[in-house]
Amino acid sequence: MRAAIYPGSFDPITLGHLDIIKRSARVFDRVIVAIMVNPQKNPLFSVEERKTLIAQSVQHLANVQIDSFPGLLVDYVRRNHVDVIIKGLRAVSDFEAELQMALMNRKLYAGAETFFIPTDAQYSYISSSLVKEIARHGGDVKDLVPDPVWRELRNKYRHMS
Ligand code: COD
Repeated sequence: MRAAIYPGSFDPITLGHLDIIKRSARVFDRVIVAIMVNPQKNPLFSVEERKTLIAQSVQHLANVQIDSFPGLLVDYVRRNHVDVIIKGLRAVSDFEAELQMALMNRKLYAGAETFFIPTDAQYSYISSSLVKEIARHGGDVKDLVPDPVWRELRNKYRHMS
C-alpha cells in the first residue's frame, strides 16, 4: 500500500489543486490531502471550512482522505508512515521554493521523498490568492474552483457576479 500526502494551505482548494489530487489518486493507493495549519497566516476560510470544501470536491475519489496538522510536515509523514510527498508545479518560480522545501524536508527526515507533478496547462495560472482577490472585488471565479467553493465564495462576497 503506497500512501502519498498532498500538503498545502488550500485556502481555498482550486481546480489546479483538484487536478493534482485526481492524478495522484490514480497512481497511489491512498492520498491524504493535508491542510497544514500556519498560525502566522490569516486565512479566509477556517480549517474546518477548508476541510468541508475539500471533502465536497473529492467525494467521488474513494482513496482520498482529508486531514489537518499544525506542525512540521515531516513529523506527519514519519508518524503516519507516508511514502511520498506530492507537490504541484506551475512555473519555474514554484520550482525554486518547492525544491528548497523538498531538500529541507529530506534533511529533517531521510524518509521524506518529494514527487513533483506538473500542472495541467489549463490550470497553470490559478492560485488560491488570485481566486480570493478576484472574488473580493466581485469578479467571477466559476471556472477556477470546484462548485462548492464557488458557492461559498458567493456567500462570503455577495456582490460577486
Ligand atoms: N496547479 C498545480 N499545482 C498547484 C496549483 C495549480 N494551479 N496551485 C497550487 N498548486 C500546488 C502548489 O505548488 C503546492 O504544491 C500545493 O499545490 C499547495 O498549494 P497551496 O498554495 O495551497 O499551499 P502552500 O504552497 O501554501 O503550502 C505550503 C506548505 C503548507 C506545504 C508548507 O508551508 C509546509 O509544508 N508547511 C508545514 C510546516 C513545515 O513543515 N515547514 C517546513 C517546510 S521545509
